[in-house]
Amino acid sequence: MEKFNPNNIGLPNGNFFALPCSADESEIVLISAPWDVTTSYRSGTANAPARIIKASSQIDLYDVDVKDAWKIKIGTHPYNWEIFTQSAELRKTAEKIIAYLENGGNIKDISISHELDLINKASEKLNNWIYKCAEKYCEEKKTVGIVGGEHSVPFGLIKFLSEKYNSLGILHIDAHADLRHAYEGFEYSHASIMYNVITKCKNISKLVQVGIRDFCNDEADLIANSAKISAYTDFYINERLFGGEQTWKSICNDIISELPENVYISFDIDGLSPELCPNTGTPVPGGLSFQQAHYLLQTLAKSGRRIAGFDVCEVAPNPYNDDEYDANTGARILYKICCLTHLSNIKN
Ligand SMILES: [Mn+2]
Repeated sequence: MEKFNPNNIGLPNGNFFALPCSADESEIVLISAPWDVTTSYRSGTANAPARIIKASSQIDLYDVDVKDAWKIKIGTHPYNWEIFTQSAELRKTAEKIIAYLENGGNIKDISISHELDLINKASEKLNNWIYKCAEKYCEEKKTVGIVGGEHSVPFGLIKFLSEKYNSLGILHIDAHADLRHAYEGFEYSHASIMYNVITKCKNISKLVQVGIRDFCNDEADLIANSAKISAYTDFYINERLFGGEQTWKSICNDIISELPENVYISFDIDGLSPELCPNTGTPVPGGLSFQQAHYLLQTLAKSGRRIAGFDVCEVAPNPYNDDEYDANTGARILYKICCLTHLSNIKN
């Protein structure tokens, strides 16, 4: 770190933000989860962690909220290529199942039960691996962030943190509610992450969803009937803004005021406007601007709450060329969350 000059061009070294910091000496450790098995529309997020690492070497490390942000010890957990390889194999199996269902097959049909079981067991194994990593790093007083991959990957980290804290809130930024039960038969589907969090994790006191604008009736009913869930849908946010009397500041204050002291950030990149993430798997028009997301995260950190952990998921680099735009947006959101996590750590 002594020899590191933040004003020089970042030299790719396999670490996020090209920082010269190992996972062991870090304050915040980023774990890549190159996993893209249950994606229902367009795949490609398994390539995201490597592409975000690449794109992140290009971003300037000055931060408006944290003095000398480049000094924050952000470490990179060694890349687990086994996950990437297994994801690629299982993706083929998942595609067969999805095609079968799209042709009128039933989830309960015996002909796909073996394949479904394979995927559900592999997802559980991934969750356990992430849980164990989280446990190790949290014992060392580090904060863990997961870089997906599809949105199913942070389950192990959220589960661990929900056992560590008596009360954990989730700030969930997404175009989707992710409250489906075992979507397409996949128990740990990207579309089920918040359903699993709400039903399987211990001390989740609040789930606050922001930017959601694409969800089914069952999900709307669950939101309406659960005191634990608050949804700031894209429609509701804009209804308040378009009236002209309300500011984004007042809406952010309302959002954050619902959360307890310890907050987990789950950031699906498709919560942002799709112009910022054109290749993401399930893009939906509308959504937050980059600056709105930035301001919301700032409001959280400045409220005095602790950012207990986080994930950035569903970034999908362009599969046809080296265009780094999606990964660039992902890297910038990731860096912002890391800086604000540091800010919340030094305040607490
Ligand atoms: Mn989503």
